[in-house]
Amino acid sequence: MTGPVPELAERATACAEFLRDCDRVLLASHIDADGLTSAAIAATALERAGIPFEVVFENQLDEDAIAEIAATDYDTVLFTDFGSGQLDIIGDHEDAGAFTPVIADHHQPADRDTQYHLNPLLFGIDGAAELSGAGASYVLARALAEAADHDVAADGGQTATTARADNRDLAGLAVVGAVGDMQASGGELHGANEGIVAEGVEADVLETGTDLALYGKQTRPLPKLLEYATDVRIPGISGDQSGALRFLDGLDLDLKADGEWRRWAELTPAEKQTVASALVKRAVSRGVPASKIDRLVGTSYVLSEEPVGTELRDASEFSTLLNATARYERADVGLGVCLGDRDEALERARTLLRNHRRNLSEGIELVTEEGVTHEDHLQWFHAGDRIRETIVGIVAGMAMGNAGVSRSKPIVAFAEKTADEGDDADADAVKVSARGTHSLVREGLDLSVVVGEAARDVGGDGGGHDVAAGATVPAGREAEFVDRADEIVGEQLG
Ligand SMILES: [Mn+2]
Repeated sequence: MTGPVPELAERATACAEFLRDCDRVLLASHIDADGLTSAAIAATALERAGIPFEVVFENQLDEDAIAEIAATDYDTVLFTDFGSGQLDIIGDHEDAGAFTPVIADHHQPADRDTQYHLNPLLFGIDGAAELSGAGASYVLARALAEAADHDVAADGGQTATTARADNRDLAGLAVVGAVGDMQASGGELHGANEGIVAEGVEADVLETGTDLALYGKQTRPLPKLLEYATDVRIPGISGDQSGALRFLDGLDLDLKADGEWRRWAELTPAEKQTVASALVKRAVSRGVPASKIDRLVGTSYVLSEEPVGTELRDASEFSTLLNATARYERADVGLGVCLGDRDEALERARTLLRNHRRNLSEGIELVTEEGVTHEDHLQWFHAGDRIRETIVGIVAGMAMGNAGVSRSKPIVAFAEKTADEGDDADADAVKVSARGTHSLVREGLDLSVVVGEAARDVGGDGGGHDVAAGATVPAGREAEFVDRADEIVGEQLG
C-alpha cells in the first residue's frame, strides 16, 4: 500500500515494522490539540497492534524533559508532534544507548537525523501547512495496521478491510489535529491533509461540505454564532447582541424551538441557505469587501459519528475543546475525550472550556478597564498574577479594538510565570506575549523578530510567528524590554 501520503509510505513502514517488534513503548506527546490527537491516534494504533505502551505529555520537550524520558527503562520512545526539533539532544541519548527514538512530527528538524524519523519536511511536504503532528501520527498508524496485517497474513489469516482494522477510522482525529494546528487556510485543508480527509470520508467517519465558516455551528445558539463571529466583521451583527437578534428576527424563518434559539447544525439546508444569503447581502450592503465576504464560506469538517449539536462533531470546535484541556495542564482529560470517554472526561473538558471562556472575558474586562500604556510604536500592560500566563496572549489579542486599546499598534502583555510544581527555576521570570494584526504584518511587522531580539537583549529568550509571539524575560526587566521592542517595531513599520 502507499498510504494516505505516498511520499511518507516507505519511512512509515520502516517505523511501523520497528515498533511491531518492540516489547513496549513509551509514547511522549506535546500538550495541545495537535499533540493530544497525535497521542490518541498513536495510542489507539499501538493498542490495536497489541504493543504495550504508556503515555506522557510535555509542554516543552526541553533537555530536562528528555533526560527524564531517558531515565525511564523504556528501550523505545515514540515522540509525536515534537521530537524533530530536539533531535540533537535526543540523538545524544540514543548514542548513549538510553532508548531508540521513533518520531512522528512536522516541525523543523534540528541539524541531526535518526533512522525512524517520520516528518513531512524530510520528503518535500510543507509541515506548517500540509501535514500536522496528528497527520504524521495517522500515517504511522495506517502503516502499523498494514504491518499487523502482514503478520496475520503470514499466519494464513484474512486480509482486514474495515476502517477500524486499517485505522482509517482515526482520520477524524487527524483532521481535528490539523485544524487545531491552524492548517486550514482559505477555509480548507490542503496538500497531504487532503489525502487524509479523503480516507476519512471513504471510511464514513468524516463528512465535508461547503458551509458557513463561522465558529460554533454545532453548539452556539444562532444569535451567539453571529454575534461572536469576528473573523469577518459584519457591521451591526458582529459583536452586537441586539443587532444579531434583530437580523435573525427579520428573516422569515422559525429559528426557535421550544422558546430556545436553534443551532446552525440543526437547520435544514434550505434554512441555512436563507440565513447565509441574508448574511452575505447584509455584508455587501454594509460595505464589507468581497475578499472578506468570501471568507464567510469555507469547507466544514464534520465527524459524522459524533452526535449533532456537540462540539465533537465539528473539527474546529473539537480542537478548541482539546486546547482548553491543554491550557490548564489537563492532557489526561483531552486524551480521554479523544479516546472516546464521553462521560467523565467529556464533562471535565466542557467545564475547563467554560472556565477558560470566563477567564478570557474577565481578562479582557480587566485590560479594558485598567487600560494599556501607549509607547510610540506599541502598547502594553502588565497583568501580574491576575491573568494566567497561558491565556494572557489571547486576552491581549482579543482586547485590541476595545476602548483605549488600538488596533494600529501591536500589543505586548506581561504576566507572572506560574512555576511548575517543584520547579523554582521560573519563579523570577515573566512571560511576555505579543499580538499584532494581519494588516500590521502586511506593513512589515514581524513579532517573532521583535520579541526574540528584545528578549535576548534583556537576558531572556523567545520567538514565534509574525502576528503572535512570546518570550520569557527576567522579572524586573520589563521596562527595558518595552523600550527595545518599541524601537524594533518602529524600524519594521517605519
Ligand atoms: Mn503540531
